[in-house]
Amino acid sequence: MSGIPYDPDNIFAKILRGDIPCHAVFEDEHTLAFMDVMPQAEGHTLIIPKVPSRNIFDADPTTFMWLMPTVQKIAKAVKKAFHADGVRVIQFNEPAAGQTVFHLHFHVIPVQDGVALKP
Ligand code: DGP
Repeated sequence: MSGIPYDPDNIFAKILRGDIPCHAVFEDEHTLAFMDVMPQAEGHTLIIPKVPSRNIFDADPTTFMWLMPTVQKIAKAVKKAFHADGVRVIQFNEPAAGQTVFHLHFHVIPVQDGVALKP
């Protein structure tokens, strides 16, 4: 546990409630995938669970059981759609590690020739 309570007013919680829009690319019962508004590369996609978790420290293990198949699905789709050589799957926990939105999420970023594709 991070010990820090989940903030239900974080941006991704608002996206899940439909309070703010997103460009969704995939949704199922437990997960949502949508385009990052500040992409590090063309095709930069975020995958989040629908249950409230701040990050890896407070997430229930079952959350990853639902989340990782969607991460894999999106990684394959992004690689194909953007003709990438590979993809980076990145995940940050707590501000010290670079987390800025406090709802658990994975980044999927396509890469070509070792460089993230320009947005
Ligand atoms: P992180 O540093 O791992 O917490 O990354 C958060 C990401 O969320 C960052 O790449 C930018 C993205 N982001 C922030 N606000 C919004 C938003 O309102 N909509 C979308 N789609 N992405 C957002």
